[in-house]
Amino acid sequence: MNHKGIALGIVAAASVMSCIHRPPTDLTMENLIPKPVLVVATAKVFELTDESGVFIADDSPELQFVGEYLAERLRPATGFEVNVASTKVAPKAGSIFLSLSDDAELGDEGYEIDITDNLINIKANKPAGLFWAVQTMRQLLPPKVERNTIQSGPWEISTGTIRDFPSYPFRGSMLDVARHFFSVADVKRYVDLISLYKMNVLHLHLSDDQGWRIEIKSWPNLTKHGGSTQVGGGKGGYYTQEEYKELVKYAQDRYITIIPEIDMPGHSNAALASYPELNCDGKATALYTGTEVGFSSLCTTSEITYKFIDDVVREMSAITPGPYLHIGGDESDATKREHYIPFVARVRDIVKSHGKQVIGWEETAQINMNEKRPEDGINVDAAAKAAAASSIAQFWKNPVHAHEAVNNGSKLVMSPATKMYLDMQYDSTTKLGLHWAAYIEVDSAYMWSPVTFVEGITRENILGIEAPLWSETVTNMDEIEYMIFPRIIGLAEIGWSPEEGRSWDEYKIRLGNHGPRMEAQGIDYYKSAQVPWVE
Ligand code: TNX
Repeated sequence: MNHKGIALGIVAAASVMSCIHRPPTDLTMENLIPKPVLVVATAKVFELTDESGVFIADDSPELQFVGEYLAERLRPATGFEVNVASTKVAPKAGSIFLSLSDDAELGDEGYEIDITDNLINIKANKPAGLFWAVQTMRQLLPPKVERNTIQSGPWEISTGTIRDFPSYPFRGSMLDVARHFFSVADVKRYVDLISLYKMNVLHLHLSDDQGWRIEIKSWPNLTKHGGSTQVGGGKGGYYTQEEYKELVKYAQDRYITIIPEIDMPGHSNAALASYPELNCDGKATALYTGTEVGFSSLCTTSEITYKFIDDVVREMSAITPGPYLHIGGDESDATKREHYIPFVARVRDIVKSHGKQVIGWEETAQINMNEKRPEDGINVDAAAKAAAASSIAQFWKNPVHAHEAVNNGSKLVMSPATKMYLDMQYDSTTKLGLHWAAYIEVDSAYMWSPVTFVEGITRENILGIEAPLWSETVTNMDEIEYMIFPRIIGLAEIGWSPEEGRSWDEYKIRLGNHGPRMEAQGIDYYKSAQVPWVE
């Protein structure tokens, strides 16, 4: 072999070597989702080793939880001990250091990660910011870090700085546990899955025609009878208040607020079947296991109905530390409009009297009716307008309702069915799901803006976004994962990241790099042909 041949041989060997192990050196090339506000690279490498520890700046339970959460994510795949300890001084080289700072731009949920070749420094104003930083940290390590068994290293991270904070304070998903019931373990996994992408709200749709899923001690037949079945006639189920509290705590530890929804006056057959007195004719309905909507209504003209609602709202408020209670209010086609409007006004007052802020589906924004409230002669328009102003309306379909909400002075949560409904089929071949709103391929779920979606609605009117998963066709965790992933990843980015410069062509590359990450976590995702999945 001549010199040239030897030289080529060395180059070839080096490039084979580099395939086996090429350290990451450009932090800006990481495929982070949601995309951070700012990433600056300094072209060196930090290595996590069996000497590395997690240090927290104080002993508060919140910092301990976040520190331990981070360590727990690192231990199984690295096999390292990853001790968590508090320190008042600069921690030893090779460590990750979590501390609270005072940095106005970062707000309540933002964070900064500074990575040098011997230390990772994570700062935030609040523990929530540190928690979201930890979710970013996971994405800076190879996907195999997500596996439950020991993987080979090295565990390297490119150096530089990430500064990041959310666009919207409300970034959520809804899980319908009424049409099909899902276990406490399933809901915990759902919490873990949405927290990966920095969502901070889980809306639980707890009651509907097909099932009542939360124990109400003063009305026990709601769950005993009303929770006994589901779509298709399966056995249904419900959460005891203790189980619900456990879910709330689990979510809270992950900086996720649970919003419970009791849907009324429509979508209420499970309650109507459980208590005859909630029906205007005094007769209990039969349990329902089909998928029609719009046929049921609580008896809005009877006092017992408001006693019932007061009891339910009192019990729910007592076990819900979050600020919101969702009253449903959608598709009440079996309730006359002149009954619906005063009903919603009265329910708002009940919810407020128990210290909670009302969220309702967009229909609840309709308050314009020249009618006196029967019991006190107050003009519904004036009283209802005041109550509506402090309520939140969840847009899903009708721009007229979105404008009504804004005119009332309400903020909007955006859940446009044609973009965000995770029960919509990807295309006509998708085995699960519906398509009444649209087929929503992965690009379509990503290519839209909450700010321009409804003409005349502006950024200031919008509190945030929420991606609902209705469960008429979805029966287990694998199916949940298939419908929500990967669309929910792009929706989470719409909620968190700055909109400027957003492009599907750029995003789909990043998303493709999350395939191995989802696989490592056992997520059953839809492998859309639109995405260049990395093997
Ligand atoms: C409409 S969206 C509903 C739900 C259904 C869903 C199915 C909304 C507020 N109501 O009752 O489950 O469509 O996609």
